[in-house]
Amino acid sequence: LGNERTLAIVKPDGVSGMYTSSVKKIILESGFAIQRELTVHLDEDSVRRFYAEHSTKSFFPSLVKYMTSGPVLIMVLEKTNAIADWRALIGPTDASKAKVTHPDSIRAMCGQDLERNCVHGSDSLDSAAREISFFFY
Ligand code: YYY
Ligand code: MG
Repeated sequence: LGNERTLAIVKPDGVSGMYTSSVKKIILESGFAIQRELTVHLDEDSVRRFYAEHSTKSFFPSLVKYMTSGPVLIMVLEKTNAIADWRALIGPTDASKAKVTHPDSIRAMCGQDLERNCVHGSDSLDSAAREISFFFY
């Protein structure tokens, strides 16, 4: 657990809303190292493959449209317990609920609703490994 890595993404609403510097400040103040970073405008095929586990869900077409609506900032974060600690920092998936139940979370700060929730975080060791290798060699 000494040096665990997780994948973080500032999604299109976070980038267009000028939240990338605030998010990076929180990341660094929380003791993560930003090991890699990449700003990219994802295409539909990439988003479909990245979110393949959700491909049969009703929200999938809308999620693909949203995630391709503008550039995103993708980062590999490293620290002890990075995966769980980053998930705790970003808060619940539904940003509108996060504003009530987790007002200090990142999704409460810069997210809007269940879809436009500002940031991504890997949810397990397996998904972190898959997601990091999806974007970085
Ligand atoms: O891991 P996390 O991002 O918190 O949520 P997931 O259940 O993995 O869903 C991925 C992504 O899909 C979520 O961040 C927003 C979107 N989404 C949605 O638009 N509507 C839902 N009912 C569930 C998820
Ligand atoms: Mg997820």
